[in-house]
Amino acid sequence: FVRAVQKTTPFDGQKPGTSGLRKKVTVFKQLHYVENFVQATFNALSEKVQGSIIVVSGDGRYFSKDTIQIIIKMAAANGVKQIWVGQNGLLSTPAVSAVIRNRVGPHGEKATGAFILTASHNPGGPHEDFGIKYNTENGGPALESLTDKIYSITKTIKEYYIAEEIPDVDISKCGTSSFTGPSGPFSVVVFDATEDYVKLMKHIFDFVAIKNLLLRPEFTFCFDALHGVAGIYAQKIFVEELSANPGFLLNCVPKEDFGGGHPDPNLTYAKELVQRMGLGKTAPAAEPPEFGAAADGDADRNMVLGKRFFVTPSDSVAIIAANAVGAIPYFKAGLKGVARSMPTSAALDVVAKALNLKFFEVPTGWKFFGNLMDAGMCSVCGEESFGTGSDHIREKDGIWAVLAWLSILAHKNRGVPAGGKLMTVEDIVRQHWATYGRHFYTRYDYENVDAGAAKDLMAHLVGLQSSIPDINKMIKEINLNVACVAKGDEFEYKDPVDGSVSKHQGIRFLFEDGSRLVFRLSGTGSEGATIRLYIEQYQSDPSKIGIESRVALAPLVEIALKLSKMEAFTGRSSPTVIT
Ligand code: VG1
Ligand code: CO
Repeated sequence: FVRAVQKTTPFDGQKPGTSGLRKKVTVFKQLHYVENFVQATFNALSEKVQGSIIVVSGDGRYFSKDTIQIIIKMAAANGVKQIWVGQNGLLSTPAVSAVIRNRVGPHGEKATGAFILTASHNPGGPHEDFGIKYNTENGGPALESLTDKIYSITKTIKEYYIAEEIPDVDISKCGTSSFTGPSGPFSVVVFDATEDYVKLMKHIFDFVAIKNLLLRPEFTFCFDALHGVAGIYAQKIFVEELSANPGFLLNCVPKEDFGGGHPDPNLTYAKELVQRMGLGKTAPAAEPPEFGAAADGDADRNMVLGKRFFVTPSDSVAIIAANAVGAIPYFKAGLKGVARSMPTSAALDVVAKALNLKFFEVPTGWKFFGNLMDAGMCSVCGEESFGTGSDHIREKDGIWAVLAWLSILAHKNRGVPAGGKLMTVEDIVRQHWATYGRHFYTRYDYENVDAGAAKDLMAHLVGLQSSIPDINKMIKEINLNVACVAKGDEFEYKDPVDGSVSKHQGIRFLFEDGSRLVFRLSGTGSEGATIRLYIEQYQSDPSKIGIESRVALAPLVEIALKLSKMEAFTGRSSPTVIT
């Protein structure tokens, strides 16, 4: 088969965001659009491509299958030796990371990187979103140095290479298809999408302990995959390996359009689970399960719920860190350090301090954790956006987080006799607050706001940072019980490993009592702009720890909206999503 050189012209806006290139399917379907981006990636990787193995798979959303066939043909033309594809083109984002790090070919060869086809928690289908993200040798998302290079190449690209005569490969069956490519032997290996990941989970967790918990009749569980790729891993791990009742699984058959839903595991979008757990607007049909969890489209996010109880992601990572050593065999030698993204609450900071652990605060997006992990400085990390994970891979990991919680539940209940009262998710969280204090936390998202208005709002907030006394005067006029702002800044991060600096990572107002208001623009949207407002308040007084989060945060919310002139700039009187 020969290599065809196809003439093309650049597209605007092929800039990978927080997590890859995400656009409407209609944008991706434009002639040469996918090809330009894939060729730009190969060009940016330059000599790494020759003779390499590249993984291509994703969350199974609409347009993935077509894209896989295009990437196979382009890979052959660019000198790739072998392509690895999960059966049916499925691999969760964490599974891709595990495949890059652990899977070996017949001669011990490892993959150089992966194209992950997903727009994560964004809806899918012909009129919804698609995405392509490139991950590198360490299994983590490409760093800014590489994504900047890809972007700059997309702006001047004139041609791409493709071996058009290679037939479409049947990715529904495991096996190897071999061809004579333009630069020698070329093959496509289709393999079981769960194999490498399940092996890794078994290495990390005590499956016997978790199985014993799941076998207790009084322990009930519900896992909602929201029709994303997590479903295939849930079936394999929870049901086949851990003997969970198959009735515990909800929406675990992956669909190209996620059943028309929004595959985002939060209180707004995981409606069915939220209802079952007794957190919906109306009473549930049956007694809620003891434990509930959901994952997003590509299974890197997770939401953890107890019976009628929501665990904030910021608390979740703190609780996992506080309990990891006793409950999870992988961590038995201790944690190397912990890290969170800047907008994530400081619940983890308190644990790090108490346990004397190294602690890092990084910008939003998982790529910043990777360097710390590669340098052996961080074991457990998390983001407020329902992302939790560890150094077992270089992505956040939804199923891992669920197994971590099951491990903690199993550990805390190990001495409880059959039929005895089990310690619940809520008990664990309340116990944690009693020990470490509580961080009340909420996030307001204003989705699809006019991009110009969003920019103006951010500029207004930057301007305010030089007039803190005026802000404090305003605060006192609104509510005498709220602390004063001590400092306003734009978060900037200097990577302690490679020294690279990331600027403009969010606007912060830091209060004297540790409360924080953070504003940033989303980097994962596919249309307009999304403003995120993060609100946090610390409470260590035991008599005030139990109050409702909404009540505790109401004064800070009011101040944030006034300060930012949110409604005046955006025309929105309320956010699209509150988490
Ligand atoms: C959002 C979250 C961020 C997360 C990113 C990717 O980014 O805030 O914490 O890492 O999504 O998650 P942004 O720029 O829109 O705020 V995923 O599951 O979409 O890969
Ligand atoms: Co995701």
